[in-house]
Amino acid sequence: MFKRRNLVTLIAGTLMVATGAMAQFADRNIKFTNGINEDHPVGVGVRKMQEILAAKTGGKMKISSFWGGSAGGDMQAIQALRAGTQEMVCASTSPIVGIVKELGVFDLPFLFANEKEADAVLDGAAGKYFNAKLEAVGLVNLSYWENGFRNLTNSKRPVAKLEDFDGVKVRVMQNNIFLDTFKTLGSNAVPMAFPEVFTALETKTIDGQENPFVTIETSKFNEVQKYLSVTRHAYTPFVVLYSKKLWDQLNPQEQALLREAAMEGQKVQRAANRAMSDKSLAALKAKGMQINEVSAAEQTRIRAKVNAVYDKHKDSIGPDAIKVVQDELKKARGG
Ligand code: TF8
Repeated sequence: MFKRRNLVTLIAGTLMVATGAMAQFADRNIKFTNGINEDHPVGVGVRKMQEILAAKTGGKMKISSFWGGSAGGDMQAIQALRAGTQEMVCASTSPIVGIVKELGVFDLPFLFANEKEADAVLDGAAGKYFNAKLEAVGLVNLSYWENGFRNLTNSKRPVAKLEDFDGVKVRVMQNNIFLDTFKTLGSNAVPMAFPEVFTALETKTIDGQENPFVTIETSKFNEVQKYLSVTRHAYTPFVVLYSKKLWDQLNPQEQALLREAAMEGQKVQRAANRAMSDKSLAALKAKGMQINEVSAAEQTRIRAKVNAVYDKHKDSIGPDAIKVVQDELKKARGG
């Protein structure tokens, strides 16, 4: 017979353990910013992290999220993390190459053929290699999330063959490899922070931009862009960064919990991003965008044209970064 006394002891014991466990966590309000809007799947990942922190710390550790570039662009946030004035940002790797040049490998056109290859490289030895490079500059990467395969939108014409890039004024991320890729294709490439893109398209300061379908839809680019060409010319990873200056002030339990939460966030964010991709493409078509594929023959011509970009930038990226990615890619491809 389970006596009442035993039940009280059990409840008291459980409470003591739970309280003791939560005593490991201090009251912390973690500022998380992102240039994308909250209805992007990055929001799914952040909400998963918030749920886990609430459950495991009794609400002591909280993430306050800021969206749509309201707290500035990716680079402004990166500087704030390195200065120790902001805890977290989810940013594309591309604008970080000015600080970690090895990340440029992910900007090489047509590096990945599909998400399986991207996951294999990012979640394996290569991901660890880049995490060490990021930590060396004051940025702790908790997890790789997915921005995705990038496609071109513009207001001038469908881009269905190599010559169609000629003269289109395309905004690219602040990244020399993207700049070179679109210049090599014949476009007039313009580097610009993401929060400025919508207005620049609306005022026709630029003709086009390139991003995954989900970003195009959640950023409402269909309102200021007529043509969407399915180029899949690059795959951009997200990094979920924590300021190392502030990270070093956390205890091991807090650090372990944040890593666990970011990895759980990765699962749901990647799944949501992939589930939403086709839906976003269909929604953009329904909203009036004129969508075109690029034929295999034209893809071959475009890929051949941008091979020169690899040769031009492989030295600045460095042999180690290229090798670690190529080795992981070879394994993922059954090599
Ligand atoms: C770009 C990137 C951005 C993302 C977002 C701000 O085109 O793809 O959309 O980094 O988080 O600048």
